[in-house]
Amino acid sequence: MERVIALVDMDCFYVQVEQRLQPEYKGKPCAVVQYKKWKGGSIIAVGYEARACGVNRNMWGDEAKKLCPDIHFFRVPEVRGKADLTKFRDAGKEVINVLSRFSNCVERASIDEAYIDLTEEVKRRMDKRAQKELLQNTHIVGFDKEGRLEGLESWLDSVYEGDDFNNIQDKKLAVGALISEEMRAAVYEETGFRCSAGIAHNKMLAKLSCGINKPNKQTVLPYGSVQGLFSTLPVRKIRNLGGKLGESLVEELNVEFIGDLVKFPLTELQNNFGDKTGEQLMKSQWFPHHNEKSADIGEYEEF
Ligand code: TTP
Repeated sequence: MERVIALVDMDCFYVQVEQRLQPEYKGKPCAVVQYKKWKGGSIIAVGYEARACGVNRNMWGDEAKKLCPDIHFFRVPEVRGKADLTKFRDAGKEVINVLSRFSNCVERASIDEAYIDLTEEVKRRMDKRAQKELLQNTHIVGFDKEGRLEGLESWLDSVYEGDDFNNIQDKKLAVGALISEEMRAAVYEETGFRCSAGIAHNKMLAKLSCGINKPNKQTVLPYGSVQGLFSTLPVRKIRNLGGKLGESLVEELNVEFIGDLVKFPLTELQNNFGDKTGEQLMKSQWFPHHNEKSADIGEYEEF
């Protein structure tokens, strides 16, 4: 059975944690800096109001201040000269606790992200049609051109029109999207934090879709939209391909978009990159019908 995986990623997480502690800064341009006297400190998280002024994570505090004079900086606390991330880790745990009520298969992927295997919960709810009114923050990849709502409506209509393999897989994603809306609402209600989510049939696709619409939104990636997305997705956007391996794919194989990889047989990938990497590249993890096992997602992990 095809799984339904959601990746939940908190929006500008450290900023939200600080704003919850000091609510007078909510809605105002903020960033979190690791404070050094040098150039106003290095920015490690930027709130969306500050992003609207052009501030980003690669800037020094002083540069950000020039672009956004009203910006407020929170400083990461230090203990014996080292950053103390306790409050961020604890806040992340609060979120995991909420998410864990929706599935017994939750994998914490970083301080502010988790994969949730929704397959079982989806199975239980498949008899009810997912209503667009309950999918208020949901975007569907490949269906957004006329606007979010129009895309969602036309996707839902086509999904519930038939019962072939793709219809059934898409229905699972629709129900997964419904559960994700509920999860994100519960996270907000119980922690005060906003998050975004990606909903797809495997972890890689869920992660990819999560980044497409942010903040406080969720994105579904149906099988039928994967090819279109991959044909325009630069290789460096894929996890593990941001660095040297991605560069050599571009240089040696002239692969610009991840969809171009499909043209290469395993032997050619292995000749270029060695047996192991070639196989990893091939291992269908770029493609929906991949071989990730349910156990891959693991149980709830603490770190
Ligand atoms: P991210 O999830 O990468 O980013 P974000 O939550 O700040 O913003 P977005 O809405 O775009 O997801 O990182 C999560 C937190 O981890 C971030 O708030 C601060 C911290 N972090 C660092 O300390 N150093 C880094 O280089 C990065 C990328 C993040």
